[in-house]
Amino acid sequence: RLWHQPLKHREWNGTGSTAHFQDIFLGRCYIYTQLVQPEFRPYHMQHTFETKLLIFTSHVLSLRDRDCKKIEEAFRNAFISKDPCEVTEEDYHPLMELASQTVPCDKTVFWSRTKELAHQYTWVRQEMFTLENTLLGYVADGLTWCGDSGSSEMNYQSCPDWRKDCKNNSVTVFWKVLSKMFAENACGMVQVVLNGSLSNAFSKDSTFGGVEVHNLHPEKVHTLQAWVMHDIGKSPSDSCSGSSIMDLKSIMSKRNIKFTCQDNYRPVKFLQCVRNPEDSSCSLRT
Ligand code: NGD
Repeated sequence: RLWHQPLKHREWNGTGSTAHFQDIFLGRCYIYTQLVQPEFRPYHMQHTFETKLLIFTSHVLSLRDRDCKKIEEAFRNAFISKDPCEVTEEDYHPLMELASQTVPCDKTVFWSRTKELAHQYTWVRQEMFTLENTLLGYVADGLTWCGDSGSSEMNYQSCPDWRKDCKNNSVTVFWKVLSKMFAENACGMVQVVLNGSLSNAFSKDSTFGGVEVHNLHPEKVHTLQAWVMHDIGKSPSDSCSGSSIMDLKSIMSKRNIKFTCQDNYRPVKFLQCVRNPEDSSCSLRT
């Protein structure tokens, strides 16, 4: 290939790999594994994860010793030089083995359509973990990546769109494998933050409903607690008594896991109220 002929990647309908992907991945990995001393905490949101590590160094496998370069290499090897629509779950298994992490019992938080709120909740409750508070979830969150069968480079021009191109793309398969492992490792009482401002707070087609729920181990997980949260200022569309939650309840009963549900769980509601202090639902009298 001549230098003046830029490599032509296949064209897809989704946005391309995140610019500076490798640097971001490695940088995040080092922040997560190395910056645990409070005096080195950068003054921005990342400190929440470092504080978690401080608290849980005894529970969480010794992350400080993890080699970020090895993790980055295993990550790349899963999808590089491959058709981004033909990535398999097995492709990510070496990575999962290298970077596996356990969360203490009773501390796992799932979410579906409540990403921001669930993360605010685990920020405030420093001992709780969403998937994005674990190493691999943290390094990959919000990024896009894909390779190309004809090249060892990432495709920064475009990546497959889940709907328009293919379901088994490098990003979707990664989240599926990671979510599955996160659920398999959960124990004790687990929680899920659901969105009651949607017509279906629970959806079987979501990662939570399609992957996580089915990979909880009844021998380890005794209860699933659902918090159905209504956005302040929107009219509620679904609740614990709605049919979607009934579906979830029946799935859990078949799986022999106790299920409880609460609308507008107070510790999470308070977080919504911090942003909407004047709303009548946030006043002490209601
Ligand atoms: O099919 C998809 C798809 N569906 C949703 N999303 C998708 N991305 C694809 N590539 N292909 C994106 O995943 C969507 O833009 C959201 O940013 C994110 C989660 O989707 P959402 O809100 O519908 O909730 P899910 O139930 O599907 O997934 C959330 C749960 C949560 O407990 C995490 O442990 O599944 C885990 N997770 C899955 C996928 C992605 C996390 C992420 C993440 N951090 O991006």
